[in-house]
Amino acid sequence: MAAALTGSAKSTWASFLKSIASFNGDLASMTAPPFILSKTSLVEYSAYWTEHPKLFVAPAKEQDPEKRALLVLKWFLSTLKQQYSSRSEKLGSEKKPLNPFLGELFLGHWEDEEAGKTELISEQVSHHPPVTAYSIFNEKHGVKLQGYNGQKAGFASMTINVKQVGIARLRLEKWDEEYLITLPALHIEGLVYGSPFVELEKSTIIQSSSGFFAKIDYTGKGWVGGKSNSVSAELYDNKTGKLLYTISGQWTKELVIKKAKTEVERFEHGDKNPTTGLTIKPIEEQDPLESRRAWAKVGAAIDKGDYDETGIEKSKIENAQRDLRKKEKEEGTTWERRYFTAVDKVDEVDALVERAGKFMKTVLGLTPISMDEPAKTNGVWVFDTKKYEDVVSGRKAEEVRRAGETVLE
Ligand code: CLR
Repeated sequence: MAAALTGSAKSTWASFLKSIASFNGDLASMTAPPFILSKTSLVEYSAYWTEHPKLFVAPAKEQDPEKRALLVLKWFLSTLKQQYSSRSEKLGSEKKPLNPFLGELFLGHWEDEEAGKTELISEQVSHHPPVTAYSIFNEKHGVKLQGYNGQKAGFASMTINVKQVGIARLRLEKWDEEYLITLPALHIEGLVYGSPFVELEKSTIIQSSSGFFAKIDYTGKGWVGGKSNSVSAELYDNKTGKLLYTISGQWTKELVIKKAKTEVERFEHGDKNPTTGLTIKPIEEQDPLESRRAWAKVGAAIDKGDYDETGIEKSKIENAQRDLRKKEKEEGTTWERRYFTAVDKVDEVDALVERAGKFMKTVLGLTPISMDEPAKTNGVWVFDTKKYEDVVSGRKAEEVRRAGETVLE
């Protein structure tokens, strides 16, 4: 809140606001005041997709394709709170994450009695522009999520507007089903008061290969009598155009699922649906490219509130990265992504985009969605199972060891 900012913080914030007025669209290059810096790297944010492992695997256990599509939509909506408001809730405001270096990793897993083990692999696959790719999978239930994302930002009338580029893809092996998920646009509110937080806007879709389409609309407080964090979703049958279910409410609180006009279920955040924490290795056992280990000194400096040291430690990492890029350029090599590969396009995804687009245009009378230009994310990133197996089996041990040596410790 404005009142919370006093003395030097207040004037630093004021000059920060002035500086972002002429901001160039690259969030990573924005220099924010020390007190708004987070010690969490953006590569960690992929974990927000699965803080409810039970909901993540639930669609796999459902026999009816229509209900499976509903369960996927329900799981997706349940992730929004973690993705977009958990930091404000925990830290009092949104903070500026650390800008991941190329090759930075965030690895872990969730252990859940019912769902079993769900694994997370998140990797920074591009630095300019920043792009994070992830793969989240539960082998027991054959549920696999993969995706990649970057951000395009702009500044207008005291708001940072962020468009996400990239997609998420969910696969249910047992049913040989694939779901294409697009990512919401957002903006940062509360900037003038020094307590920024995220609000979602516009719409996203989920299109399934089994013939179901969901449209999800986001609105905030300014909206005619609306509440903050409002969401309203509709699930349709692609073939008949029939509206099957609606889900509405606040993505931070409670969602009501209705069939026709009748309520069939209610989902509530909080004690009824607790989140499952991610398990990660202790720092000493982590790979040198793993986020918390690589940024440990920066994190410690931020914790201490020592901003000179924060800057010094940050620069060490950035300079080492710069030298590495220079060396690669001289040697005509490129950084080997450990788990992902860039392609020009993925046919299954294009087919889903086309299917959704056609439905949006002919049945809903809306502008069809389209894929982002691959150039915006340095390619379309896919999880490379061959690479993954090579790493897990130890066949890549030497490469992994050498990559680790490039990180300063
Ligand atoms: C990253 C991908 C996640 C969802 C997500 C949530 C919040 C977003 C973040 C993404 C990108 C970075 C972001 C952040 C909110 C604020 C932060 C836009 C899209 C910017 C860089 C911080 C601006 C600094 C002010 C707080 C001063 O799945």
